[in-house]
Amino acid sequence: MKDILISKAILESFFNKLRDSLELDVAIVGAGPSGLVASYELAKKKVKIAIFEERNTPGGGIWGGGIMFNEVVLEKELEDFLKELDIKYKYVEDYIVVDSTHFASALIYHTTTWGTRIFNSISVEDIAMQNNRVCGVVINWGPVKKLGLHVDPITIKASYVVDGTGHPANVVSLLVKRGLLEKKTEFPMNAEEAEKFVVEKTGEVFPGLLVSGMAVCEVYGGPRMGPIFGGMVLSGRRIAEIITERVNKR
Ligand code: 48F
Repeated sequence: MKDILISKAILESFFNKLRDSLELDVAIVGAGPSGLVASYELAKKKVKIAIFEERNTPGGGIWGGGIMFNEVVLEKELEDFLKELDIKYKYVEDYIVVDSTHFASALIYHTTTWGTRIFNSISVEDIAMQNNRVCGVVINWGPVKKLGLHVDPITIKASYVVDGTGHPANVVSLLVKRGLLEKKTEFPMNAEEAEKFVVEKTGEVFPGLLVSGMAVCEVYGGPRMGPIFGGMVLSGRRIAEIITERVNKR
């Protein structure tokens, strides 16, 4: 029966992918723009990396553009990045504008082409820790979390974990609720300051745990910024720089 061969193809392929991802160099939580860019830059350097995204649609806040007008805005300094990824863009006065569906799908396409595995519909519900260092993520199906089912998770080992979960900083919050870390909260909107703030503060918040994108503002009390995405791209790149430096040192 052909249907059984189809089922077998899916099962074998998925379980091989998951089994091969049990030990990673980098686990990124959240497939928003900062996580996707970080993964793209790291995958190009042959770092073993996977993204865990609790929704079945990677892309995070990109798809919605601004108020569901599906366009995102970037600073002109990002033009070379867009060219590298063959992303189509136009200028409106001094800003670059990109169709958000095109932008999200291009980031997903390029990072997976370089070898990033994106596990969608998988939620990170906890972190693994050894010797006071974050050393992995604890995963479960996204719908298990949504439905509040009592199902035990499994663990993925990673040399570095990145909290790319956006405004709520969900991974950092797991340490905060245990009293292992303190965080502030995101400040009101100020796009100009927020972009600089995010890039400057992107980095390690706890041994083994780095923070990227809007989660940075939640952790350090930076302003929010709305549908401008240059800071997200630069934050993702910064994560890749920091991790590459460390991996090279080792
Ligand atoms: O929020 P999000 O797009 O992250 P980001 O990279 O980008 C922020 C911008 O989209 C925008 C902005 C800046 O211009 O203000 O908001 O900081 O994507 C975060 C992703 O993380 C997923 C969530 O579904 C989303 O796709 N996520 C959140 N918690 C978890 C998670 C979790 N516990 N496990 C897995 N995925």
